[in-house]
Amino acid sequence: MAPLKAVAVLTGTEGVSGDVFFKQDHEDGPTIVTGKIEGLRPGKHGFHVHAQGDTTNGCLSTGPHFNPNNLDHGAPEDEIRHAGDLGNVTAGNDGVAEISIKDLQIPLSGANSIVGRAVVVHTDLDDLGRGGSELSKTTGNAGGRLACGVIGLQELS
Ligand SMILES: [Cu+2]
Ligand SMILES: [Zn+2]
Repeated sequence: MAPLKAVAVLTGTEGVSGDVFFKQDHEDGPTIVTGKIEGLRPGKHGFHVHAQGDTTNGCLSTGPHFNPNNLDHGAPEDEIRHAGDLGNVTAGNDGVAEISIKDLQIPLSGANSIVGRAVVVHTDLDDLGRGGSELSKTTGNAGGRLACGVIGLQELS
């Protein structure tokens, strides 16, 4: 597999925006996620790949967390997790979250490719499946969807 790059341009209704970049160098190797989200309330915000690349009804139409293996919601480092569970991003006092993630479950090609799906950033903290409620095992109780963007392939440079 040649290296692959992708990008998602996040937009929302509450002044939250961002650019999220993905790069995968080798088949079965990790995908590196970088970028920046602005306009956030300081603190942690759930950050996921959702199943559909559909924003016709805003971020709501991006569907649930990308979950090709039909597992419960969890933390990125958990064995039991949705593939799309990337945990939280943390915004500083300036409202900016810098993203630096390396993950093995979000490839840019193959059966479980995330290309054409969506990135979503949430109003609240993702409890990573440890909240003890029903929602914790599906959404991490991360609350509303502040901004989202469809993941599309980029030209390699
Ligand atoms: Cu989400
Ligand atoms: Zn999840």
